[in-house]
Amino acid sequence: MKFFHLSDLHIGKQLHHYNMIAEQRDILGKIVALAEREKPDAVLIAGDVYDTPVPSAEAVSVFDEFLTALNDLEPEVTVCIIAGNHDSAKRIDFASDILAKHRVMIAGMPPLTREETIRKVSFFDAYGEVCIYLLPFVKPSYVRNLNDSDITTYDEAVRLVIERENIDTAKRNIIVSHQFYTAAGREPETSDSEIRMVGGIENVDTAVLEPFDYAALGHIHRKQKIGRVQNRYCGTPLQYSVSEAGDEKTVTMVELLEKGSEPHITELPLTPMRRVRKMIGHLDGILNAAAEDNCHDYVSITLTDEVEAYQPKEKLEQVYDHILEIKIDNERTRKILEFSEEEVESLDPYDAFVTFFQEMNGRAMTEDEDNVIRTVINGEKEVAE
Ligand SMILES: [Mn+2]
Repeated sequence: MKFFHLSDLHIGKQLHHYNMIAEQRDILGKIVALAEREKPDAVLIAGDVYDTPVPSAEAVSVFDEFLTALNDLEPEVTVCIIAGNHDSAKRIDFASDILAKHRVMIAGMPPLTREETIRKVSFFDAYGEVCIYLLPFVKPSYVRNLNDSDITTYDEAVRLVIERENIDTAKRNIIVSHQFYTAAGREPETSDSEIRMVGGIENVDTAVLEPFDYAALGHIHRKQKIGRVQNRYCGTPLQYSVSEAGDEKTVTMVELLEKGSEPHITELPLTPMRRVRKMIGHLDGILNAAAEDNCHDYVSITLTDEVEAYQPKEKLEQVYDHILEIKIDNERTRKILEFSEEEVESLDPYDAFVTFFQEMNGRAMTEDEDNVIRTVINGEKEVAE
């Protein structure tokens, strides 16, 4: 079987203050055109369909158009969708029984009770059955009622949900999942457009993906494999942060042949309406570099002139119509930066808290409060020592 693997559409997302809905409608149209050409059996969408749990009417209608266009294709395409951490499970699930009749399979929530299992979709080709497991974003709190043990980590939660499926590894199996996967501690390469949790608590080890012949992953916005080639993040269809300037975005196309053979992975390039670009240099040079193929792009500009120009923003806006930010990097700004770093380092935790408390509450601490914070800080010091 042949399928497209997509994720992290983030429909409705804004880049700095720019609304990207036109770019999103355009890129989804290009994905439909690729589907028309390549004729995949299925399109898998590994979470973060929308950028927010309550998407705008405009965002919903862009996704609706995309599903309708895929549904109109000949031969028939099955669309499999899971909820990501940005989606509302309930909203994504809306009308899912009716949509299933039109070969749009949606999983908003992982199994919540002992009776429930992961939603599964079957395909048949010349080599037999392919089972696609649709596992939406899992949090430890979601799976609390699945057994008696106390699940506290993301790794345990995902492991529990997968292990209770009794997956038949004689068949070919695919999982669609939206988590922060790490391969024996090695993290995927991230960008600035993902929301990360502090302290690595969301990590799930790729060992749980072993029963699957392909893992169609979402959550990380840069395309890459994690661990073995069968575990793949396909990345976003558009650049969603300045840190993704220069990243090429693609549709991952996968062909699965007989059991045991490696999946055949092809990256189909996507050309956006506007690219994200970083431009660094003197104001004159950046103004002169404006050309038909970059003046409508999203640009992050860093000016390095030592003698700062008068009203650079106004001048730049005359030639670039989608400026994300203008930064200045010269002797003066580097000095300010160094100075503020020294300031931060020189405050000890107690003084830092006193300043913070005063700023937040508009008053000094009482003696009792002061004692509490001293105890906490001293306790921490003992632990550290
Ligand atoms: Mn995402």
